[in-house]
This record gives sequence, structure tokens and C-alpha cells, in this order.
Amino acid sequence: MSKRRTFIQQLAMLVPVIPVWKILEFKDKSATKPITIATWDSGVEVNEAAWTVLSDGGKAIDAVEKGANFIENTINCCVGLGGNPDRDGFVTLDACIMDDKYNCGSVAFLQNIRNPISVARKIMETTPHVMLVGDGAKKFALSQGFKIEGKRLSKQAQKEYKNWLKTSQYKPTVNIEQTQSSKSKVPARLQDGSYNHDTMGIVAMDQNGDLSGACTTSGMGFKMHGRVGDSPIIGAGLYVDNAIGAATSSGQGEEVIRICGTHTVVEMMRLGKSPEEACRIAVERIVLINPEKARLFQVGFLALNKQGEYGAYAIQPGFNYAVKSNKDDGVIFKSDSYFK
Ligand code: SD4
Repeated sequence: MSKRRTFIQQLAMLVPVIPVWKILEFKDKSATKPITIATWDSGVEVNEAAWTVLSDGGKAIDAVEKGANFIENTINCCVGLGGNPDRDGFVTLDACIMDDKYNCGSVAFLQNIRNPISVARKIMETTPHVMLVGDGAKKFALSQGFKIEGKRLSKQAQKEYKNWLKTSQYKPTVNIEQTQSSKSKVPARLQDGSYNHDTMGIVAMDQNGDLSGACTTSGMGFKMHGRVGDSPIIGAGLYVDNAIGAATSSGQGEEVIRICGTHTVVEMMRLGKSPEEACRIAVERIVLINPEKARLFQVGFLALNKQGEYGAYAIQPGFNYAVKSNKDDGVIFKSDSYFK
């Protein structure tokens, strides 16, 4: 064996094996367009759906709607009609959408309609309003041709609800993801088969450089009947300013609403912060309200700026997000967090 080969082999033994996750954490996140980024591991499939629009030169607003529709249509999933019910056994949906011209639409406490994000878009485009809720929102959806669906809980939700009824205690769990395969075709689940989040946020920039975003959810499982979280609130669960950037959130909605979370993130980017720094500042604002309480819940922010740079930050570890562009195909990143 040549001296040179032996030296290379010895060197190879000294180099530590770098886990794939580490590589993703330090990966170059510089600008490219078009680009779509979405919360959680299941964001991979959501981005795929959005990419069918973006790769064809389509608009970001169409892409984010298509991405959100994908997860809403994945019955038995955590988001949409397949999600967990409230404490009275009803699945109630919240969603909002925002384009590159400050147009926005929102729907909350909507029942039995499969695609709340598309109802939100119809509100944005065909009514003088931004937000419709409950029966009024349902009536509007039916008038637009949406159908009544999902009168029964999904199998997974039935199981979860039965379990919950044993204690009937509202104790939001900390959203984390344990399944971390970028090639998975199903949304990530915990080891017991359940999903640990109920929300999909997606932000995208099209070939033209225009930004849009969408956020759709069945909300925190076992919430009070009538409770609405951050996801349909413009400036809390989603905000887009086409001159600056876009941001979305996931986690305990009440805490996000308190600080107008995604609006804060976008304003920090306006002040020159990178997407990740902007998300970190918003997270710190929440934590500093009550650091001890903040140990018990999760909030994650995800942001994309006008330059096509992106980043995220969460209170707890385990907030993953997926990216798709010409540079990154189905990549999942693990966001940094306040508590390690
Ligand atoms: C809510 N933010 O209703 C949502 C819940 C969530 O993953 O993000 N779950 O408060």
C-alpha cells in the first residue's frame, strides 16, 4: 500500500461522521427564485404541490393555495377535516391567505368544508371583507360551490378523541417532529402514529419575485368550542409584505397573537434582520413574557425575504421546515431554538 493511500485512510478515520441533520443546519441558504418553503416535514409534499405552479412560471398566490390544498386533502392527516376535534367533538378549521398586494382573506371556525384556504381566497377576491367566521363562512362557502364533507371524524382523530375523553384535560402538547426523512411520502408522525401538529404554513416567491403565503389548520386539538388561534389572523399566523418578505407560524396560537407574531417578523426583516434573526427576535419576545411558562409550549416562525433568503426559529427543538427551489429539492431543515 502506498504511503499516500495510508495517509488518506488515516485522515479519513480522524474526520468525525457528520450527521445529515448537521449538514442541513449549516447548508447555504442564499437566494434563488422561484422558491417555496413550508412548515414541518410534511412541507415536503406541500412544496411539491406548490412547485407544479412555480416551476411553470405560475404565481406565488396560486402556488401557496395549491400547497395548502394538498395537505387539506390528505384526509387522516393532522391538518384540515382529518385533524383533531375540539372538546365537544367537532373539527373546526381556520385559514388565511395573503398575496403580493396586501390583499388578504381569512376564514375561522369553519366546519365541514374541505378546503378552508380556498374559501379564504374567495373571501379575498369576491367580497369586500377580509374575514368570515362560523355559519356565515359556511353559508358563503356553499354559495361558492364548496360541498359539505367530513361529518365523521377521521380514524386517527376518533382514536385521539377517545383517549382525550379519559381525562378531558386541555393540555396542549409541545409540537415537535421525530420522523425526519426528506423522502417520506406521508406527513411525519410520532412513534404512536399520531401527528404532533395541526397546522401548515407556506410562503413562496415566484419567478417574477412576488411573494405570497397561506396558513391552514384544524387548530389546537381539544380546544374550547369556538376557539380561534393565530392561523387565520393576518399578522399573527401569516403576513406578507411584497417589498420586504413573508412569514408564517406554527405552535400555540394564543402566544403568537399576543405579539402579532408574523407581523413582528416581517417588521424585523424591514429593519435589516435576516429571516432567521427576525424569527429569533419574535420568539424571544414571546419567551421573555414568561420564560418559565414558555418551557411548556412550542412556537415556531418561518420567514422568506424579498431576496429569496429564508430561515426559522422556534422556542423548542423539533421545528422542521421544508424547502423546494431549483437549488434545494425536498430539503428539510431543522430550525434552531431558544431552549436547546
Ligand atoms: C393554533 N397555531 O390553532 C395553531 C396550532 C398549530 O401545529 O400550529 N399546531 O393555535
